[in-house]
Amino acid sequence: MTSQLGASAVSEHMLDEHRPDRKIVDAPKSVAKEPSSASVSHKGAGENAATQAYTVGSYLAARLVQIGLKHHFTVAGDYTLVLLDQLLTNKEMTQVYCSNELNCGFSAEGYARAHGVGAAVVTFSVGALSAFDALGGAYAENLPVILISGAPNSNDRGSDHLLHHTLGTHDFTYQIEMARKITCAAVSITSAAEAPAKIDYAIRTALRESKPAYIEIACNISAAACAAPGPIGALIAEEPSDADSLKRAVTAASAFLKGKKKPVLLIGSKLRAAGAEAQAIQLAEALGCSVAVMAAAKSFFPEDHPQFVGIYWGEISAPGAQAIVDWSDGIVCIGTLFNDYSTVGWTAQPSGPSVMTVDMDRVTVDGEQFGRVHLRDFLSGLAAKVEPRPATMVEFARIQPAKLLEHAAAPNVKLMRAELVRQIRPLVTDKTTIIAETGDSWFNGVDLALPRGARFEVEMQWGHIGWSVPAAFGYAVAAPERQVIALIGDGAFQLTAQEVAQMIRLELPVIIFLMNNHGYTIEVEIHDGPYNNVKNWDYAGLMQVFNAEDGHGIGLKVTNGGELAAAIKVALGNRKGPTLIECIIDRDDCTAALISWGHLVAQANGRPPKAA
Ligand code: TPU
Ligand code: MG
Repeated sequence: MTSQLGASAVSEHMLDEHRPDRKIVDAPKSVAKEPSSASVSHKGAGENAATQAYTVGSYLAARLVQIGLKHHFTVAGDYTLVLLDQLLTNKEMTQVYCSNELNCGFSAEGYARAHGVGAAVVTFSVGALSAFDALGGAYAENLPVILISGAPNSNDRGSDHLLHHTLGTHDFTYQIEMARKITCAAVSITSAAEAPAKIDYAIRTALRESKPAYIEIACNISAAACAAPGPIGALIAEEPSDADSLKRAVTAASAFLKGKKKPVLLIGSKLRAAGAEAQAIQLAEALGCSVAVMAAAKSFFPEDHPQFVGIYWGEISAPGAQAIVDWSDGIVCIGTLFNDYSTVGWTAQPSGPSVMTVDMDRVTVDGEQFGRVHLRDFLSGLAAKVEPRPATMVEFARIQPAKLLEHAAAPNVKLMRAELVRQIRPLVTDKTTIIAETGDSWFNGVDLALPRGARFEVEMQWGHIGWSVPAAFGYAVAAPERQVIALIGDGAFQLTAQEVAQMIRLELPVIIFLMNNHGYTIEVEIHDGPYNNVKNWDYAGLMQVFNAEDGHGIGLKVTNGGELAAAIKVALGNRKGPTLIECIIDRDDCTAALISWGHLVAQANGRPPKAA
């Protein structure tokens, strides 16, 4: 049971290997930490696992620490109070409090984006059903978030007792039934004896599949004695690729590429979930071809790489990128996810014999499928086999439009969106993570050029407005060494605003650019009506409310470029809390990309039913 390194160090190391995103967050810490294993080895489920008495709750805590968690997010409730006490006994994990359970779920989701995995603890039904929305998001976005719910006392199951926080019937199973639809593993624990196996199964499945899992624990079981956790290896071991299938996939793929004149790589959002970012660079460099990136995968391939040709998003692609992809006769789709938004209303979905698809665990090429092939293994296997194919780079150099010169607006001219983006650009460094909310913020964010090391987060598949506030909070908790910059619209902000108070509580220096265009402009561009008008708030003024007597948040309202520049200076100087910069712009001052995209999405939404 004794390990050379502490349990946490071992788990960090093993997960880091597969998760480049974790490496960015954790590398400096793990480097400093590994030689001095003493700081971690005698806590959690390390060396003294056998001597320490465990309960179901402390077992869960130990497992969460072993997979690398340093925090879990929660809103307390009577079904979870004892469990929360048990989690607190593990000093390697800090409990972080949220304002509501939707935000709690999204905070864990944001944490998972920075850290590879996240956890939220909520009470039965009134809490869990709110958190389910965020859990659905984690499923759609391929993030392993463990949702833990307190649940009724085991003695009340199958009895004639009616309980609070339930539907007022004798059925308490509806919650896990719902959870099954939006997780890769859902377990209900009503006895201590079954807890270790069920907890391990849920966590293992979430990590392996990069999807959320659900663990429900009866409130009278959390403090019950249970077995000590075994070695962590059993939990995080990954099923290796099937050697034969991998070999055949690589052979078929290199034959496919040989037959094409203009191969190109198209990177999608599942690349990160597969932990294969480094291998994508390897393949790109072996081929020497153009690499286009889908918007939801922005930052998963370095934008300063000479082969990066821009974001591919159909008609609203970066200049040149659409032509390079659309003209290619060999598009290698790597971890791509095509939906109505990302294909701009089904107008930009590569298909047919020119396409080869590499999914997280499967390769499809020339009508043949190869299963149990890990994306990572495939990309590095293929990289070792291919010859340079630079035709698309030659083509890109020819068609690349001259870079537009951009001029600053005079400081006293009414603030416009373009000026806002111009001023945000220089803030983006290798330590920056941009969190771009659904809305015109997507398109503003996609426009930002990223230096090596900068990260970019969007929730493009689930698309829940308001996600960015708690996700930025969770991300900043996980990665305090990074500068988190959130771009968010007024409409979206109103859904989850209260989580800014938690940023104030933990003194996280997140910078929020709130685009106040007095409405749901993204919706206006799809289909307008009175429902797209938003009741105005004094957004900057809110910060004072959230600060109350002890906070250090700053709220600033800006109406021109000069005020914006001054506000940014203040934000950069405020290291003791978040700074919200409310940017007042016109209702119809949006990106050209949003206008085209909105028009095409409206067309796709409006397709008439097919005749019977
Ligand atoms: O586009 P912009 O900058 O005005 O953004 P803002 O003000 O945040 O407006 C966003 C408008 C919006 C809505 C209402 N975008 N999508 N929706 C639909 C929607 C409704 N409810 C949830 C939870 N998510 C959604 N995407
Ligand atoms: Mg708006």
